[in-house]
Amino acid sequence: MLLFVCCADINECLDGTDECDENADCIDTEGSYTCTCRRGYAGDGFTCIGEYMYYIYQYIAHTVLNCIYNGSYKNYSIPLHECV
Ligand SMILES: [Ca+2]
Repeated sequence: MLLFVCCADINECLDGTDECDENADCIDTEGSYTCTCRRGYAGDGFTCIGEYMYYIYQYIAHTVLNCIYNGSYKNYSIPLHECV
């Protein structure tokens, strides 16, 4: 049994293991980290796209596909298959 394993936090932002988008800021937290899209970008922090494209996707998702675009896509194609 590993009774004495304890909890030194890893700074994922510094050691490069974070999965933040290249257009996001990584913030180290105790036991984890957070990603926040930088100004001019929107998304969940793991995927950030230009705000303009983001809102276009949201608009299309809402009006054409009747769903909500959540921003978690890695490319710029309209994510029909995810957005149901
Ligand atoms: Ca951490």
